[in-house]
Amino acid sequence: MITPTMAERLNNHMNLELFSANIYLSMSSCANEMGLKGAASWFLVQYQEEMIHFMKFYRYLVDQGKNVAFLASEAVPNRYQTLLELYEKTLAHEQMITGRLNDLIEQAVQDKDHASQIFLQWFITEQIEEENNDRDIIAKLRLVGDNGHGILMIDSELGQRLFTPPPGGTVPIQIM
Ligand code: OFO
Repeated sequence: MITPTMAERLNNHMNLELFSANIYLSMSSCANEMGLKGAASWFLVQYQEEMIHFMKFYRYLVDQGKNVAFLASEAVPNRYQTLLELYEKTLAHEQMITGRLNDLIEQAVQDKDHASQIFLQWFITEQIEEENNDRDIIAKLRLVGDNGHGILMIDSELGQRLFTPPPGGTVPIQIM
């Protein structure tokens, strides 16, 4: 049992995770256009991870007996000048998500909603890793600056990232 306020806020966040997925899919195409295939692949993995996050919220709301609502969203940005800008915008976006998740946890504490607190813990921990990865990549990109060889080496490293489906399958979608 979750409060109507909590249900609405979780629903809003579910939409935000879907928006995040679309941002990273757009960034993947932008990196590809820049000729950076490794980064394009990295952002495609990030897109898949966000779809998992989106489905976790969807599943949680459905399991709480809620009918989810898909909300109108703003246009997804698709113009970036450099690889560094892509990752600076990624970090800024993830920091915004972390703030929203902290607000959600506070709502759950206020409601004495232990189930939602437990559900949100996974995301809070995940954000530490996401922000840390982005900071590492930004630090490397700042080190190499405009050096094309350095950027290509980082791009090749980014291409090593693989999508790891969550245990038990990609997305828990079956009802019965
Ligand atoms: Fe990038 O994070 Fe979702 O939650």
